[in-house]
Amino acid sequence: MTVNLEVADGVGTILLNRPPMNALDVATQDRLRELAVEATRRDDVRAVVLYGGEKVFAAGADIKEMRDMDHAAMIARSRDLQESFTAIARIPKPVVAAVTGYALGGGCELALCADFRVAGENAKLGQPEILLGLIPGAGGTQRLARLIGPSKAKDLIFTGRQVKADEALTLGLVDRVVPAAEVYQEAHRWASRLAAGPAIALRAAKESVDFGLEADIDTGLAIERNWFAGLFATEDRETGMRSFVEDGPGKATFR
Ligand code: DAK
Repeated sequence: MTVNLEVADGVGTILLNRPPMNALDVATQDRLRELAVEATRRDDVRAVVLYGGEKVFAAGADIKEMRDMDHAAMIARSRDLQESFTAIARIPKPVVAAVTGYALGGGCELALCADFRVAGENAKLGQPEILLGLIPGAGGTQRLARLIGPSKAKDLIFTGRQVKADEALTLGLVDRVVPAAEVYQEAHRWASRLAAGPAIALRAAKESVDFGLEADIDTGLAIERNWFAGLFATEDRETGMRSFVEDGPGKATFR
């Protein structure tokens, strides 16, 4: 398999393994969707790391495969691809991308589906589709603009230029930069901390932010309000409040 899910201690790692560049062919895209569903369903997965290995995150869709597709084939295919990336973005648990080396085109778009991005000092990110006579098609025009703002996103999309880790950090495209050898460890540490949190409240927080951003503020506030009230039905809420009253803040252990 070119991508697998490995689970240990509450953290699921979705690991791309298609050397040399983890180019995302159709089979890999389909498998990503299956793994997103699996990570969503499994109770032993409480947070997820997206990782491409020590050398490269992913250099985008498989251009050699895509070159032979015609207009009709792409119409038939394009929704599936967007949906496989959306399935990753909709995993209702914290997701951290661990980015080493290139994250280009569909690779960058995959990283954008995570809640947070840890980049190695050797990382290079970008949306080079314009250099192929294309535009991003796996959510890049939407998720990148929402993350870093429209003019910075247009700069990257119009020029296709690659940004190194330090510029990506300044742009807000990544959240942390660490030495390349420590990327996975750092992302895993981040995910592990979140995996110990109250799972339903984390889901509520993620869905309120993500769905709220797609809506007008009144709708977003309604989403938040309904989740907030709903959390009063959870054991974690009882645990958290009891722990505060008895032992002080931040000491609860959630099940
Ligand atoms: N696809 C296929 N093969 C790739 C590849 C890719 N994206 N990227 C690299 N490779 C291959 C190279 O062809 C080369 O193969 P061989 O010649 O050894 O057989 C091998 O990986 C090593 O690459 P290089 O020799 O080029 O290595 P360098 O270190 O010199 O350069 C690079 C690394 C990553 C900078 C360079 O390879 C590069 O620029 N790669 C292309 C990056 C790119 O343009 N990515 C965007 C692809 S377009 C869709 C929506 C969206 C998409 C698709 C569909 N639908 C709605 C259905 C997404 C589109 C994209 O991602």
